Amino acid sequence: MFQSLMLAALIFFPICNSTDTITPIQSLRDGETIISAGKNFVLGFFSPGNSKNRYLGIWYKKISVQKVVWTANRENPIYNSSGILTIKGGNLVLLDGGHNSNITLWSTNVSGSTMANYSSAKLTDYGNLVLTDDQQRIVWESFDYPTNTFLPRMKIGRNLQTGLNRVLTSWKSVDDPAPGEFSLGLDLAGVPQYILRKGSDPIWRSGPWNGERISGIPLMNREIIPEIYSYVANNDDIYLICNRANSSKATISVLDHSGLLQRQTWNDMNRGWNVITLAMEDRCDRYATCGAYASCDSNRMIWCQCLKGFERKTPGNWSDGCVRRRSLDCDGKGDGFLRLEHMKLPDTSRSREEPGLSLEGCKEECLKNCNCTAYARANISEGGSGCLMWDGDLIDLRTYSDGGQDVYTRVAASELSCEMNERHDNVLDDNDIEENGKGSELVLFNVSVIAAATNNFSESNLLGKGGFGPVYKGQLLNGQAIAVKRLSKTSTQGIKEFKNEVTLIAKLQHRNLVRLLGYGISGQEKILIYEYMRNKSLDSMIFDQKRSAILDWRKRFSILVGIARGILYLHEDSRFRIIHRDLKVSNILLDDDLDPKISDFGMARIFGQNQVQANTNRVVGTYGYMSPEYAMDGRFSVKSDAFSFGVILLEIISGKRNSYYCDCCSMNLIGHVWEKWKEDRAMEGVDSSMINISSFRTEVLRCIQIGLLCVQEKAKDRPNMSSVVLMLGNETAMLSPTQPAFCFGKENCSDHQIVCNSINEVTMTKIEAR
Ligand SMILES: *[C@@H]1O[C@H](CO)[C@@H](O)[C@H](O)[C@H]1NC(C)=O
Ligand SMILES: *[C@@H]1O[C@H](CO)[C@@H](O)[C@H](O)[C@H]1NC(C)=O
Ligand SMILES: *[C@@H]1O[C@H](CO)[C@@H](O)[C@H](O)[C@H]1NC(C)=O
Ligand SMILES: *[C@@H]1O[C@H](CO)[C@@H](O)[C@H](O)[C@H]1NC(C)=O
Ligand SMILES: *[C@@H]1O[C@H](CO)[C@@H](O)[C@H](O)[C@H]1NC(C)=O
Ligand SMILES: *[C@@H]1O[C@H](CO)[C@@H](O)[C@H](O)[C@H]1NC(C)=O
Ligand SMILES: *[C@@H]1O[C@H](CO)[C@@H](O)[C@H](O)[C@H]1NC(C)=O
Ligand SMILES: *[C@@H]1O[C@H](CO)[C@@H](O)[C@H](O)[C@H]1NC(C)=O
Ligand SMILES: *[C@@H]1O[C@H](CO)[C@@H](O)[C@H](O)[C@H]1NC(C)=O
Ligand SMILES: *[C@@H]1O[C@H](CO)[C@@H](O)[C@H](O)[C@H]1NC(C)=O
Ligand SMILES: *[C@@H]1O[C@H](CO)[C@@H](O)[C@H](O)[C@H]1NC(C)=O
Ligand SMILES: CC(=O)N[C@H]1CO[C@H](CO)[C@@H](O)[C@@H]1O
Repeated sequence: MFQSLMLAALIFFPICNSTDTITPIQSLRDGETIISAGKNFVLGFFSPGNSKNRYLGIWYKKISVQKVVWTANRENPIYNSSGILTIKGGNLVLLDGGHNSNITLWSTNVSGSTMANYSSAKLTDYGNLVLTDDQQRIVWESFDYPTNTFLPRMKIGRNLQTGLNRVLTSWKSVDDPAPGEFSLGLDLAGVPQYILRKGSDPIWRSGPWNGERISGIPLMNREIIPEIYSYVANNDDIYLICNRANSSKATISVLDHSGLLQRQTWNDMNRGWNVITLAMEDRCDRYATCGAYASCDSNRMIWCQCLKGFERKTPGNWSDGCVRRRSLDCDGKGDGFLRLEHMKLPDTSRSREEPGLSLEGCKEECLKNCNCTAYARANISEGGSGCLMWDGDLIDLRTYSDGGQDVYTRVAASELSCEMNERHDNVLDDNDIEENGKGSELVLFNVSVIAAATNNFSESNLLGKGGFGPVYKGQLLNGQAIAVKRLSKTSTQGIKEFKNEVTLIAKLQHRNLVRLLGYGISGQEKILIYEYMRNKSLDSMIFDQKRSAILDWRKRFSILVGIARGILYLHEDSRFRIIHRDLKVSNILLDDDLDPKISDFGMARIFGQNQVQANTNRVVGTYGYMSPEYAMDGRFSVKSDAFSFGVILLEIISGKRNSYYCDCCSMNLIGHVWEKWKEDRAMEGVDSSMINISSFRTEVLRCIQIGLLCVQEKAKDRPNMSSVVLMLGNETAMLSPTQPAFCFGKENCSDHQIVCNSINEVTMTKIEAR
């Protein structure tokens, strides 16, 4: 009896001094923290980046590198450690106690409660700071006032009853949490959509919820992102919420100070954040890049293209967009619709939703209204109904290589049958080159200076012979070491195009890419200048019996992650998509810390895209690393790069080259790894120079599995690089690999046909092996 009373007392009268709570008599001073019950989050004072200013904020408890997810006094820092957080008059207030009288720097500003003495604030395990009144009613919560971070369980959107607008705003810089230029919030004009603004200008648009995901974030729907997003829209509230499938892992979306919206997931293995860019991923994400009635495609050399039935309004300026070639008939039955596939829905601020209408009903409805320019399904889920109808110019369209939906655009009936007349712009406009030169510190070198720096391109300075010409080591007069790539003279590209491409490539900056410093042009001579990597390329270590022992498993794993991140950046994070096409171990350079840097990216562009594409017999790429579809048909894609990555991965783990696995045996490296994998003996193929490898067995096998997934024969089965990065981070479940394209390229073997799968009739003449 007594015991059960005790128990009841414990349940109903919990100990008041719990460390996750602030009360009117328990203030929080700088240096002290409160910690959520499950030890997920901390509330306390911090200094961001290199700043010495103090701010009140919330960060992860278990992550060793401090990650602040919310800040109170964003604009009013405290300059020393005299901050005090307390409860006064029912409000949480932050005081600067370093004066004779306390100065209020920040307050929750809710109207005072009569029983204010019994208010308390508690930090929850989701990172929400919740202020309750004497009746335990929630009067304020930090989730309603987000800063730059969208946490699971937080709502981004608007409460229509209270007017509360939950918006993300970037920090000013990594050192300053004050509101920066960028904000992301729900826009209620037309069919609601999220708009990312720089100041008041829209720079990106999410598009509406399409029943499955935000239409402008195709990544959201891929099975690789385990979060479950829901969109709630009722008369009271419209918001997006993320319910993380597994809350024990830290996953957030951050609007960073440069305006990128990124999903970040903590990776315990390499103690860093895995990053995937959700918005402003490439140039086509930028709002209305191509103007009205034009669509942006980042896979094409010329990103913008008029919709079918439309033509350029002002040649040379895409911001004016396109106009109809033939005017609409309007009243009669003279109009029809063209279906555009894989589209991001156009700006919905000039659209409305018709719930319940079928697609056919929508078409009829649209034809009846002369202002209606397009329609699309409102809910793309199986069995979903309703449609959206636009009644103004169609703005901010783009295509996705994976994802997107159908849009039906209204055109004059005569356009429906005259696709043959389609005119394609095939010259690069000056205007298509983004802010030429601005923002990069690309230097134009005098060729005589480069010649002097390399002893007139002497043999003794030669570092190697790459695909597009020899590479020399050089030294500038100021002592800086450089790598000089002298492009072979067969390039037909004009000087202007060359400059344009070099300028674009120089904008690609990532810690896992070699930095382009400058270039030189003189007559036929075209030269590229890169930062010099003292530790040379990965193949000089990994395939060298003595030096390979320097690379233990941890180092090899971090090299793999670095390479994968570098490729992902080229594919998805940079402002335009680059397919490398020639990834191989000798193109991975190592910096002083042996961190990997990818070189030779963008060469196809720099060298002259047309030349490479026009000549179908000439494929840029290297024997042993090329996917079958690229080697045979010249079809390159992010998936052909993924194939090359798979080969690199298996080479790094085995310490053996794919193409020269053994002299004239029946299989290459991929084949051997696959055979061992099937027999559950994959560890046997691992480089024996790595000490203590058995203790990393699980990780090693996981990596081999990723490698095998990448080298699968069918491109569509291979993961893209964002999946690879997630898989390396142990974040997602993995599929079982199917048979790889393993026999491809065994040219010297008499018996190679025994084990080849379908692609053994490769004609080697098609490949310019290097
Ligand atoms: C903090 O700075 C204020 C002025 O901003 C000063 O009055 C106070 O003495 C300082 N407190 C401490 C502890 O240094
Ligand atoms: C400032 O506020 C703190 C916390 O409420 C309190 O302890 C202190 O007495 C106040 N100081 C002055 C000068 O009012
Ligand atoms: C609280 O209200 C005051 C006066 O209306 C205002 O100046 C201040 O910015 C508000 N503080 C917050 C944190 O909203
Ligand atoms: C709150 O506390 C103050 C000081 O402790 C006291 O003067 C006041 O009467 C209390 N108010 C209520 C509503 O209990
Ligand atoms: C969540 O992840 C942890 C660690 O990865 C794992 O131990 C746990 O089983 C997972 N929980 C669920 C529900 O998947
Ligand atoms: C393109 O057109 C826009 C708007 O019509 C104008 O602001 C811009 O200056 C033009 N750009 C060029 C390069 O002519
Ligand atoms: C079409 O647009 C014009 C101009 O915006 C407007 O005056 C007219 O009412 C619209 N017609 C319909 C049927 O919505
Ligand atoms: C979309 O359609 C599916 C299937 O009918 C339905 O379950 C879902 O609730 C719809 N979503 C919205 C946002 O209407
Ligand atoms: C390049 O350098 C050489 C030698 O210093 C000089 O003669 C020549 O004028 C320079 N060329 C240019 C374009 O500056
Ligand atoms: C480089 O070549 C030029 C002319 O071909 C010659 O004058 C010069 O001496 C050479 N310099 C070196 C370092 O060999
Ligand atoms: C990877 O995840 C699996 C299952 O979630 C877990 O058992 C394993 O320990 C994890 N490995 C690492 C290195 O975190
Ligand atoms: C393994 C190896 O060669 N490491 C070298 C990388 O480069 C730095 C700087 O030159 C050298 O100090 C390392 O020895």
